[in-house]
Amino acid sequence: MNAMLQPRFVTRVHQRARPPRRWYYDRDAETMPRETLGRLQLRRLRATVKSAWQNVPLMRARMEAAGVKPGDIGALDQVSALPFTQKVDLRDAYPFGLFARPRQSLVRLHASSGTTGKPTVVGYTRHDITLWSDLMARSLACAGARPGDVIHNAYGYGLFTGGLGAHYGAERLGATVVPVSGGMTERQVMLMRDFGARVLCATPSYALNIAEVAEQQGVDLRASSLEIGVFGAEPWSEAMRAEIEARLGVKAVDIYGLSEIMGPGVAVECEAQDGLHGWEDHFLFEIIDPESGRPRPDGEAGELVITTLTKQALPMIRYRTRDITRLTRGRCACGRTHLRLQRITGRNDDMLIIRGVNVYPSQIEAVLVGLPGIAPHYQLVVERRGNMDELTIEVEGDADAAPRVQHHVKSMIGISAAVVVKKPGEVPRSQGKAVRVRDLRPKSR
Ligand code: DLL
Repeated sequence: MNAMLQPRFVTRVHQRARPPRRWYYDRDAETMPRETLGRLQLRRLRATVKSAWQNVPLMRARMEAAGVKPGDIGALDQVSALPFTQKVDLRDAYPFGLFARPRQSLVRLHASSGTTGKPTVVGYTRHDITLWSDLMARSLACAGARPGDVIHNAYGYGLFTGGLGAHYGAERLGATVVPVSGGMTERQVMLMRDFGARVLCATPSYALNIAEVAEQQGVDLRASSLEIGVFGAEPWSEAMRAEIEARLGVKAVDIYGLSEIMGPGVAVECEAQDGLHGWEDHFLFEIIDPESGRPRPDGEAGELVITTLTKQALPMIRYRTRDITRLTRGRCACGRTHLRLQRITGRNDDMLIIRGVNVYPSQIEAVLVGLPGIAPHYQLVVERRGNMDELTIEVEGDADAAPRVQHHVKSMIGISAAVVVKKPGEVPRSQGKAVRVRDLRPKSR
């Protein structure tokens, strides 16, 4: 090993003078009084609605059909008069139909893989990229990252927004970013140790994959310089957080985002790990009843709807995320004034209904991760036998684990499931977003 990369050097890096514990990337914005924030949101909302009206024919037609004009929005709660935007609108407008700026003024395109047909395409002007980098730097700092840190970025690079989003944010923060992307996990373990990574950015399932490979290699990452994990892009549970924290020796922080709105950095937890601060100076958050579309008050669970307030290329008005969460606006110990989203419990479109019981994969995960003798790698297989949906949980663990898993899933979630215990390594490992569900039911349902 290169002498410069010996552990002694790594220790010295981490003993350097650090900014004080309470440190904000953008103190004025993050601690802005709520009243000022509200006024800023209204001004920006009006500008966004105007831009969508002037530049996106579909949005204008929808507003006209709903009988609203940009000038009608005189207060924030009047946002509920505006029509929703949905993922299917982006698909129908494929590739560039919802852009408010000419393609020539875009400096970047990303796309999220559609489960069927064409992907969802999103675009950014230079200003949008700067904004995203700033919000991602703010988010990383909120999670505990600091200028000068080595940030090991294992989010996938490419059309997925995770890799480049975290990358630009880390650079903007003044950190040293290692653009490793997903895969070649043994090498990742070596690089994290040798480069003295303090922060790991990855999906939570890939973080566990890294922990497992490190353990197999006899490497104790808990004894390394690693202190913080910034994990998101897929639902995960408190039980999963405890597992990752114990095995990697990190503080595991939840980060949320979606391509249609920007990418990662829409919301993130702070050191309090008590909900994710949604950056309200750039986004307007609402919760609605997914059935009726009507707004729900703070504290009630429902579908998250987001309106962008500053994006140029792809302004989104009342975008239905399908993600289920709750909003709270109480004071946070960290001093930030921005509202908090509770952990996303799942999506209202990947919710499984098994013989009448609504089940989120994250609920099953929470049961599995808490059981001794069970590895936190699993897949859920849903099949249709006769008229009945059958759920099979494939999991790795002790040979006699099946009845215990069955019993706990039944008693905690209320569904009967078959359990197949696989040998270590047989459940496919994630290198990005984990595929948790194999839905083998006929598509015509
Ligand atoms: O997953 C952006 C991202 C990258 C977020 C890296 C965080 C870290 P998409 O590929 O468009 O964008 O997928 C967005 O992923 O609507 C949620 O259903 C899910 N998701 C993202 N973050 C979380 C999270 C990125 N922290 C979709 N918890 C979203 C639960 C999450 N689900």
